[in-house]
Amino acid sequence: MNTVFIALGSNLNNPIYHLEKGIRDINHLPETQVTKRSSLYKSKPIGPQNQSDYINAVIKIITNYEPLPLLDVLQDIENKHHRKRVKRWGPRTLDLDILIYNDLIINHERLIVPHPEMINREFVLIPLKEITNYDFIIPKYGKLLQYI
Ligand code: ROI
Repeated sequence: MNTVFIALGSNLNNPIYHLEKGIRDINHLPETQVTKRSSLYKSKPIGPQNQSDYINAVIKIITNYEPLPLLDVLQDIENKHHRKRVKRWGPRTLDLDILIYNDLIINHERLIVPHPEMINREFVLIPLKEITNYDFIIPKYGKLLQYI
């Protein structure tokens, strides 16, 4: 089994519903289990400001999916939530980002892990802090706490 942290975000059409449903959908994937989940956090949009506030959360899962197949099934779940990729950094019904996958450093054209923006985003760092220990290490970047 592999340990993976995933960030969830939504700012359209009942964001809390989409996050809760997204977490359930992930927990129902074959050979996958959500083992920890953060609280739901409300945050101001990073990027374009002319959109609604976001609800964000981070979950920890164990899974047998390899990184790219995991990305595929997460994108399937996003699409089931009627996510339309209208514009970059625009509003979305459900965004699922792989943050950390074991201690792997991945630089693939479809997937960069650890997520390159995670250390700059409070809406990721704070929920991640909630579900990890005080000495948690982000692969490649080092101690989580130095970024908070
Ligand atoms: N801003 C916040 N607060 N939360 C997000 O999940 C989020 N996701 C994004 C952009 C548009 C960068 N801004 C965000 O993709």
